[in-house]
Amino acid sequence: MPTKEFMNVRRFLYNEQRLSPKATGEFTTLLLDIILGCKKVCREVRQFGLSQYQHTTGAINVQDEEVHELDDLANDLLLDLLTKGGQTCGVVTEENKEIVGVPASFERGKYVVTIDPLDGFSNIGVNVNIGTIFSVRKKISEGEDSNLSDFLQPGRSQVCAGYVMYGPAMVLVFTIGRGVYEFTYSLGIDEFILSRENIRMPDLLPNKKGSFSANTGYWNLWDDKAKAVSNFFMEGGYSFRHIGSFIADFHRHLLQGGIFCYPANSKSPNGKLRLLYELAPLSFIAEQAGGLAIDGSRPILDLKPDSLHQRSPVYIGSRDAVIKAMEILAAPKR
Ligand code: AHM
Ligand code: MG
Repeated sequence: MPTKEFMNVRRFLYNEQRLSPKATGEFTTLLLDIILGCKKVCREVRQFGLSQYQHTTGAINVQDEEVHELDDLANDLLLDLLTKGGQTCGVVTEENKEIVGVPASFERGKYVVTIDPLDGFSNIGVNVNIGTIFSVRKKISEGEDSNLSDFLQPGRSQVCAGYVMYGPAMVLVFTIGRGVYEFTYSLGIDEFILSRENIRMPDLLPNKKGSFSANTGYWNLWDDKAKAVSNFFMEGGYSFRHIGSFIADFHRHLLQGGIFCYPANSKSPNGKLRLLYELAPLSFIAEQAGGLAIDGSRPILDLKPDSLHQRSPVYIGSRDAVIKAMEILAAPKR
């Protein structure tokens, strides 16, 4: 068994594969494809200031947002690997309105994948951490191709969820339902090496304080309950830390403890973040690390999506901090 320093992600996945006697290696191949795709995306992100992909494409995506060339490129790079690698039968991404199927001449596999190719993209112009979020489920429908039912399974059906963050270091964080692991990219040897194992999200209340993050610019659009949650943490001595990239804010809370909130507001009655490719994956990681994620009253992982791009409010982070938020939200109006 190699020491932690020499545990690259490939070796780690092969070891995990051996723990499941029925494993065929398809899942390992899929995850390695996702990682390869993220490395390709990272190469483009790292040279953004010099890149030819600096502009908007002129198109408007399903989110009603202008499509940027780099977002589009990241989406294409990942879709190419995921729909032609033989392990999936459909992919849902933040950028495509419908399920992206496997082209006719390619093999179909038993997994469906959701991705947010570049989460926090609006931060790229100021060189702040962004990243790719992914989530894997098993197909439940009949036939070779996937359909809506495969994607509209609750978050608890995920077999894997993770993200790659393009920050000062490129880090890969994922869970396959047996704890949360972080791998850091080593440029010299072109490998992701295990840097943290069995990550536990620190508990905070009552003595230890962590960080609180939310876009308080929406204050005037929040209801009184959302304001009360925010007041509790800000007045309670939590550090206010908001990056504005979900995965970057989440990563801080995963390692140091804290809570990220994106409540509903009067202009976005369901909040902003999407269940399938943002909230379910990070909620799976949070729970696997001992944390929690709720929509205000219910665990995000229990929600059954009605549509591919469904949004939900979210409170995610250290378990006790999220439970405190839930209590404040449930308290009768005074
Ligand atoms: P994106 O996937 O289009 O980048 O949108 C998601 C991002 C999150 O990373 C971040 O938490 C949130 O949008 C910020 O939104 P807002 O500017 O409304 O605070
Ligand atoms: Mg996103």
